[in-house]
Amino acid sequence: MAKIQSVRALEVLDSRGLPTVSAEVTLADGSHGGAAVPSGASTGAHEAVELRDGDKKRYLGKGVLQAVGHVEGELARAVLGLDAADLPALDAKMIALDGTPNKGRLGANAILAVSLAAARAQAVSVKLPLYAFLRKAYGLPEDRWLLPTPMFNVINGGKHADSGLDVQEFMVVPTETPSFAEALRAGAEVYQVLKKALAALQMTVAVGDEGGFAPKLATHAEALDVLAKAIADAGYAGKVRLALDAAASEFYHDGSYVLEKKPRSAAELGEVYAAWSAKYGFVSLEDPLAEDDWSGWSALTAKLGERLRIIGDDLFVTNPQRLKRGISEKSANAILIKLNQIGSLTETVACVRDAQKAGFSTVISHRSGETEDPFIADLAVALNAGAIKTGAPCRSERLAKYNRLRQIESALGAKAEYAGGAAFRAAAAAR
Ligand code: 2PG
Ligand code: MG
Repeated sequence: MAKIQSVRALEVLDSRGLPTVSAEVTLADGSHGGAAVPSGASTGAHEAVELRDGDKKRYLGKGVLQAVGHVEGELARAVLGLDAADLPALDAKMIALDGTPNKGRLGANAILAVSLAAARAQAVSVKLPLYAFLRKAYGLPEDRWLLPTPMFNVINGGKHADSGLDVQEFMVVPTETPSFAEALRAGAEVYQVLKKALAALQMTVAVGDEGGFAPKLATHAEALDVLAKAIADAGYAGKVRLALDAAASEFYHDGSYVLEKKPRSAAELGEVYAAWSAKYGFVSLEDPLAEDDWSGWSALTAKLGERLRIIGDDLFVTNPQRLKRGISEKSANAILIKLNQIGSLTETVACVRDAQKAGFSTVISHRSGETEDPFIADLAVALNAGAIKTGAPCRSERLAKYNRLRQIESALGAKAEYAGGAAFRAAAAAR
């Protein structure tokens, strides 16, 4: 048993150049692990609290020195001497110390940084790769090792770019490749073909926050057309499918959804999605409606849920309570999982397990503000999540995760199984 000997933290910068928290944990046997926390832009109203200093003289108010202080102060004092092998106990202690329902006192960014760094340090101590250690630490079966299907966000809109598109993410999803390596290749080839196609249309090929292009296209159908053509031209028709993250809370104003400048009801927006889905064959639709439109979600899932995955991100915010409601009301059939929405590793794992038991598909996700830390790649394999969303095959903070998955696939050898299209089918939920 290796006890926690020291906990340090730093204010570092994320991929947008804004401050975030990194932490380092050292154990009594000398094992050492570090982690850095990501940060969203289209954040859900019900997420755990990301503590920011609010001092306008530093980083325009976005500094995280208080959170860093909490890591090195209260949190460090609470966890020093604890056994890092018992991650649930470690997280429970930090959550109790915070004492709020949303980690608002010490900050989810502070707590999560320690939670992840401790896991890394313990994996080093027991000489296991992180994905294998996480399996063991949470008592999960070691029968299958699923490499997640990547969802590459190749056109950025909404809050992630100035493309003018209301829908935040247009994704390409290699469902029919034999391996993760070939999925990455497919995503990268489609991305390069798309770049040429956009340039030929005199569109900018500068990229948005998640590495996708941000062309000023007049309509969403135009974006979907150019994307479908890029898939076909790259030779992947039928093998690479489309998916959207509408992030609809961002275009929900005064009781209606304003898509392409026209206000619509949830049912009318549902008709738009149904038509797009029929034409372009989506595998999934994330946050098609706003984060508190529970009745709209149930109606949409009843309408489209047989054909595709309806994924709750801002709706569920990786929160087991909100997921529970969604399961009982059939609000969706899949959940997006973000560590920093809930703020600890143990709660994240519990949420994934609850979703899987209910037959929901699970997608492990990055944030639009990321770091070079590839923790979620290991997490996706550890939990047999089935799918991962971590941006375009462009920008190193995104590739850090995809490249880590290549390493894991290679290390697992014949034991590695690529999830592919099964991740988006009912009851496939990976177990
Ligand atoms: C999302 C995420 C990640 P953000 O909405 O799914 O793509 O964006 O991190 O800005 O919330
Ligand atoms: Mg989302």
